[in-house]
Amino acid sequence: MAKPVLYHTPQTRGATTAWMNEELGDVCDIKLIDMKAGAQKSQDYLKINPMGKIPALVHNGVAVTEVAAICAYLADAFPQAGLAPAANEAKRGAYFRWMFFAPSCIEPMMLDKFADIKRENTSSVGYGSEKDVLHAVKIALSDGPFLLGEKFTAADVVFGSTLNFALMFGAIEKIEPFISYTERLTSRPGFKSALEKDAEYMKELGME
Ligand SMILES: N[C@@H](CCC(=O)N[C@@H](CS)C(=O)NCC(=O)O)C(=O)O
Repeated sequence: MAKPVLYHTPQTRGATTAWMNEELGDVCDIKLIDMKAGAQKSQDYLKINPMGKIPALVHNGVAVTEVAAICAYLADAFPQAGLAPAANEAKRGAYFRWMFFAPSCIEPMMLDKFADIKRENTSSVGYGSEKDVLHAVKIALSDGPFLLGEKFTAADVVFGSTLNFALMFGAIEKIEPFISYTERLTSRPGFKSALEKDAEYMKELGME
């Protein structure tokens, strides 16, 4: 099978997919995109992702964009890593639920908070309210150590990465069970190795 190509810039949402790549045993070829130079808006890259956003994946001639879609796709493309429940497993529903909760609810809540946007009509806001999101995140983590219980999956990569970012930047208070869960994830060899590689990529891109 041809290797997927992951278009990546350190210190962006690409970091979640770079971590996913490490959890799979480094299965992708990484192509660095120099965002400082505006390479994400180049004509060549816009053919891959018309949004001009990082990350993107190309595999067997097909482009996949959106962090959660890339991680879900990679987990299925490399089933030997065991990072996704099989299609006929009941937990597959919970897997997708929490994986997509991150970009659908945690992330917009966090971005509204950073921009100090207060939404009045919580019934039309996809994430409801900050209180609703935090309540759901606690429920998601209640059967730990991971989202699906004992088994770490790609849903933890997407959900955990978003939660980690929210804690780091103060969008979500550093309380339990959020702290223990994100520490469990960031102490994984795959997470550490993605961070180390990003430090090298940053040098290559002159990002320091
Ligand atoms: N919904 C996208 C968001 C991607 C995104 O916003 N990426 C940012 C970096 S974190 C980006 O590429 N920004 C560059 C730009 O818009 O020029 C995903 O989940 O992949």
